[in-house]
This record gives sequence, C-alpha cells and structure tokens, in this order.
Amino acid sequence: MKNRKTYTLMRARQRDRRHLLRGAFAAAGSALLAGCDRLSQNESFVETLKSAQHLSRAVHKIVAPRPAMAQEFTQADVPPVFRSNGTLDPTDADYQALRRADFATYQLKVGGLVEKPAAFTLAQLRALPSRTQITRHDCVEGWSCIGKWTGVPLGLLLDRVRPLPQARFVLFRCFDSMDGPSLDGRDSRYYESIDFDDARHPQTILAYDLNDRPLPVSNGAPIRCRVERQLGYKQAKYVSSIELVESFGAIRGGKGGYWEDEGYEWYGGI
Ligand SMILES: Nc1nc2c(c(=O)[nH]1)N[C@H]1C(S)=C(S)[C@@H](COP(=O)(O)O)O[C@H]1N2
Ligand SMILES: [Mo]
Repeated sequence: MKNRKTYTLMRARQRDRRHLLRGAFAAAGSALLAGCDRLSQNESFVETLKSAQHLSRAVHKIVAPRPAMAQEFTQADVPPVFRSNGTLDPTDADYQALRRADFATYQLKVGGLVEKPAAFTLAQLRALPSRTQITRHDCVEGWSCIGKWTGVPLGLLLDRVRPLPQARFVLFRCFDSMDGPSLDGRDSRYYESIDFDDARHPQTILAYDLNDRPLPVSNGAPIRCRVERQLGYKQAKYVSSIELVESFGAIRGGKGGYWEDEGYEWYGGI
C-alpha cells in the first residue's frame, strides 16, 4: 500500500497529464474532426500519449474511477475511414480459411474458469442484444481516431458462461502471429487481457461492425474488443477465443499481453 504523500504527488502528476492532454486536443482543434492523422503531427500530443501509458492503475482509479464512461461523440465527428495499425491482414492459415468462408465457420470460444464453456457463431453474436458507441481510439504511437462501433457487451457473454469465483482476468487470444507464421512452433500470436472491472464496463463490447459496416479485415474482422477506457494496444483484433484465468503469470511472457511482454504497461488506462 502506498502512503498518502505518494498518492498526492501522483495525483498532481496525473492532473498535469490530463491538463496536457486537454491542451493537446485544444491545439489540434478542428484537425481532430477532419480525420485521424493530423494529431500525430502535434508533438505534445504524441508525448502525452506516450506518458499516459505509465500511469499506475491505482492512481488512475482514484482520479478517474472506472465505472466512469469514456467520452462518446456524434456521427458528425466520424471520419470516413478509420485508421488501422499493427496487423492489417493476418497470414495465418486458420484465419485465411475463415476469411475465404466469409467467416461463416467462425466460432468465438469462451472458456477457462467458467461453469458453462460456450462457442458463438457470428450469427449468434449478432442476434444478441448490442451496443453502439462512437468513441476515440488513442494509440501510444501518437495518433487518434474516432469510430462508431457496434457489438455485444462482453458482460452479457460472461453472464452466459458463468465465471467461477476464482476467475480474475479475461484473456483474448487472437489469430495473427506477430512474427509471421511460426517456423519453430513458437507462438507469437497477439493476445491481451483485462480485469473484470473493464470486462463488465458497459462500454466494453466485442465489436462486429465499424461505422455501420461489417468490421474490415484491417480493423480486426470478424470480432475485435473495444475497451474504451484503455489505450489502443488493449483493443484486441481478430479475437479467436476468450479464456477466463486466475492469473496470467504463466501464460507466454507472463505480462498479460503481446505488447506488455515487450515492455508496455498492462494497465493502459486513459
Ligand atoms: N490482434 C491484434 N490486435 C491489435 C493489434 C495487432 O497488431 N493485432 N494492434 C493493437 C494496436 S497497437 C492498435 S493501435 C489497435 C489498432 O486498431 P485498428 O487497426 O483498428 O486501428 O489494435 C490493437 N490490437
Ligand atoms: Mo497502438
């Protein structure tokens, strides 16, 4: 437990960052409305996004309690094209086969520490109650983009599979290998994890539509996670399965995500 003084200090720093962030957005002004790319030309904005990554989870919880909603925008704020980043077109054979079948054979498996493991086809996911939200995606590489996402609230799927009491994290496994298809059997597929506060947040959805159209391959078709209080790298694309776990210390690099294993913070709160 950190002492009071540390918290006060951290809180002051956090205020500075929030202030910086507001300043950066104000400076970017109408550029934000015009599209995705221009914010990346704003140096202080880029720096702010980089530093936001290092906020501790505890401090973030104090200054911005997580039940709080991420800002939502209007249709007028949505640029025609949502930028894409990271994997744009997975070369993995299992993904390519699904893609050739127009994802008709896709099944999202939800298992691990649950009472009732389940699998959902895209048609089944689309038939469930949905949520639509227009939000801003912030990548640590220094760009932002507003998009309109529609999908199934993750909390709803969790209710279906009934997490066991010891389940603490929701782990997303993705189709795309980051080092290309593996030659030596080493798994380099993208993965991510979030805790239950985020998993059950009303704006956390498994999105199948972007800007009123089926999710393009470059943005994570057929299913990608939107966890709106977090930075871009937490938004897992090409989700193949969801696993409830007690801890992620023994999984892959042990840090809870592909980029986390490379040194990014596990909690990418914004
Ligand atoms: N499976 C997978 N998910 C991913 C990535 C990736 O390379 N593979 N990149 C992450 C990063 S760093 C960002 S900024 C966003 C980019 O999402 P977009 O392509 O829809 O803009 O996806 C995140 N999720
Ligand atoms: Mo990112």
